[in-house]
Amino acid sequence: MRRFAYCKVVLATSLVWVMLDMFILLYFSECNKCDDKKPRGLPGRDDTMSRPRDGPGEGGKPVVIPKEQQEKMKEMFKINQFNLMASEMIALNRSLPDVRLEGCKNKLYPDNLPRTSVVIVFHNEAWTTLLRTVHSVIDRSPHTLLEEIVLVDDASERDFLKQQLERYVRKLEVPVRVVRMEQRSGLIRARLKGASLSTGQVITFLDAHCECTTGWLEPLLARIKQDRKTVVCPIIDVISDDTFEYMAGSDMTYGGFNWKLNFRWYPVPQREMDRRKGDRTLPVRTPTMAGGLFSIDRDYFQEIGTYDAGMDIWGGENLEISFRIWQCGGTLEIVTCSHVGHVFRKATPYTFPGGTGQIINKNNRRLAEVWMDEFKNFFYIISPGVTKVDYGDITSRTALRQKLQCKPFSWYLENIYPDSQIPRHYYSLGEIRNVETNQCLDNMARKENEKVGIFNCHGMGGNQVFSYTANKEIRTDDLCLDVSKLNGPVMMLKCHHLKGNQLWEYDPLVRAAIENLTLIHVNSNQCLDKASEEDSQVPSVRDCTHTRSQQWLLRNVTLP
Ligand code: UD2
Ligand code: MN
Repeated sequence: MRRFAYCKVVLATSLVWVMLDMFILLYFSECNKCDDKKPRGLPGRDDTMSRPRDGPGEGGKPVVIPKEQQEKMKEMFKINQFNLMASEMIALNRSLPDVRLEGCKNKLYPDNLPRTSVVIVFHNEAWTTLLRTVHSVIDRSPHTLLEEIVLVDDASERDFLKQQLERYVRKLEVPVRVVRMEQRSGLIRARLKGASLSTGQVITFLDAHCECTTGWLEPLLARIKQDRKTVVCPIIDVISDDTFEYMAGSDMTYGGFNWKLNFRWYPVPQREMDRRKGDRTLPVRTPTMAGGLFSIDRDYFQEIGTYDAGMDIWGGENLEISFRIWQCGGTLEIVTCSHVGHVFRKATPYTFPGGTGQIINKNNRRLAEVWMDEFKNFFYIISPGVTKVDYGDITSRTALRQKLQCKPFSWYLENIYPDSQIPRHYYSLGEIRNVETNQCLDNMARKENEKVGIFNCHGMGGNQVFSYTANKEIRTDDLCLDVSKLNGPVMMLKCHHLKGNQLWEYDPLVRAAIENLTLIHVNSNQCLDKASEEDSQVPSVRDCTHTRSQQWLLRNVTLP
């Protein structure tokens, strides 16, 4: 309490001198740290007995902030881009619901599982979320399986993450090491450092705002024990960035990516359900991982080339390691009996030195150039300008691919990700140009469930990139042109791979001159027309009239 009062004095005096808003904000957050942040209850024991069961956030319940505090709450939100005030109200060792499938709760695992080091990298993380991650690991892992926890500080600028953190973790009953990056390096190189200093047979990576639930670790380690080339992820549950409510993630989604190389969740396809004979407690083979939470055998991590140390700050490393695992003979799975929560944010709280776009594009170019072969063109065409970004030297990574004799990206698409957003076979990748108006189909940067547009052709790719695929869909990224009623407008819907309203027949051949170049919507037996009756800006299907407004040229766009 005395320290708290001291802080107030310091704050008051500094207010006189300092007018900068951000500074005050930061100061405020540090003063919050002057409060005693010892967990309520005794960490390391089953804590639910020694703490009020109805405290804020207990049982994963949402935290409600009283009206009069909401202004302050909004200010504090900006510091980490999550509700810091809520997080500070919740015990560092709060209880959580057991969200596992019933079939998971009684599974037995071998006694002699490999031990893991848990590596957590952070930059300017909040005290409470970081320590809640640490406590949840300690409280919900058998200590016989926990080698150590390694915290890698990626050059944070907050005082409480210095000695105060070191003092705090010294008192915990599992060895926790704090390692510092000399300069801001990004999560990829920070993880590499943490991994290299750790000693467990398995390395488990976690983000710095996670909460592990009961039984999270055993199924991960058991799977690696069965097959050391299997890299495993838990189901990532959602901790609300607004209320810190704990919400179970689904075992029915797995990892994919779109043409822009954004990681995305998609439904687990039927073939993967069939392979597991409908048993949802068995691990799901996933084409990609989200990136933050996974376990990997230490030697296997080395063998397949750890991470691409040429990647900066954030992004791309998750798809890169996913492609590499599959293409080079490993397996990537989501172990559905393991649940770990993560605070998903809508914005990043920290800086990207050099520019966000620049950095992410560079990382993505590195992975596209090394792993994606000719399919990198989907990324390049939909992201105009990206080919101008310098991606540095990749010779050591292409040499790695050579050395490990990794399979081509087409193999990955065919065998691991047949339902991928990038089609394995396609007729065209480029623009779809109307013969009469010379205008092009254009997604107008609209979203799912909106109408496709038409606009002057610019030949620059981006919003005017469509692919007519071997499955006869017309795709732009992960959306497919879809018509659900006669004379209806052409909508952009999630591709469902079921043909139906997303099946188009194109006749490119010049035979009877009037019949070619039509895009026939098979279900309605109508033709794609530049406009609808009512609206000249809305491409629609209409009865086939064999006029030029229903003729289309599918042209490949060539990259600059
Ligand atoms: C997701 C992943 C994240 C990473 C990222 C792509 C999950 C839940 N999260 O983004 O782990 O794979 O996609 O790169 O799958 N950090 C640093 N230095 C930096 C920037 C970040 O140490 O320069 C830390 C940060 O404090 C955090 C971790 O790296 O602990 C991941 O960053 P994030 O939480 O901002 O990433 P997220 O969850 O949006
Ligand atoms: Mn995160």
